[in-house]
Amino acid sequence: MKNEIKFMVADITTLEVDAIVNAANKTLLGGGGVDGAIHAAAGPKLLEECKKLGGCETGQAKITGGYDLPAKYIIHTVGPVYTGSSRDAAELYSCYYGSLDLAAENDVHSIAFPGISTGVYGYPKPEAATIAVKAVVNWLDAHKDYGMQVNIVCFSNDDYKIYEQVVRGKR
Ligand code: AR6
Repeated sequence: MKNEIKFMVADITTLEVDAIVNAANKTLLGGGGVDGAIHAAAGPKLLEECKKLGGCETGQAKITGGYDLPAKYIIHTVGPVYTGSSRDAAELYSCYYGSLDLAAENDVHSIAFPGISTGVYGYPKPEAATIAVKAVVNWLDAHKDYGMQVNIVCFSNDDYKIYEQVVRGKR
């Protein structure tokens, strides 16, 4: 299998991949947005497992089962609440890079990411997309023979266009 990065518009909860990434909060006990959608689709056993994890720091990631989802695993990562400081970018980068590290430790070869921090947490989407692509490309470059299929999942066509501009070097 080759390393690959793909962009798509989809509901991340429907994807048949080894792991989907959740844009969680530090409690890991659920919330709104993509987190709420993932908990609703995975079912109540997910919350039971999450309760045992003891939360998660910003920029870090933890893994659980996927339960009723088509995905085998859920990687929960906590994006930064956008403040405009340089720390935001480092933390967001670490969400993507660290989630890929954790995925590889669990023999995951296909993974889907939402736009971490780009909803309630207020990260400007073009900046967030640039960081997401950079982190994924750097990880794939550093693990050339691993065979990771990365899906960047947009929830709207407008979000997809932002990634298109990033990839074409217009952002
Ligand atoms: N599939 C793919 N993307 C989605 C889906 C979905 N089903 N639903 C939403 N998005 P957000 P954050 C996109 O707010 O900014 C939660 O309450 C959405 O369009 O879910 O990291 C947590 O518990 C947006 O682009 O996450 C935290 O408290 C992106 O997912 C807080 O929100 C992320 O939006 C985290 O905020």
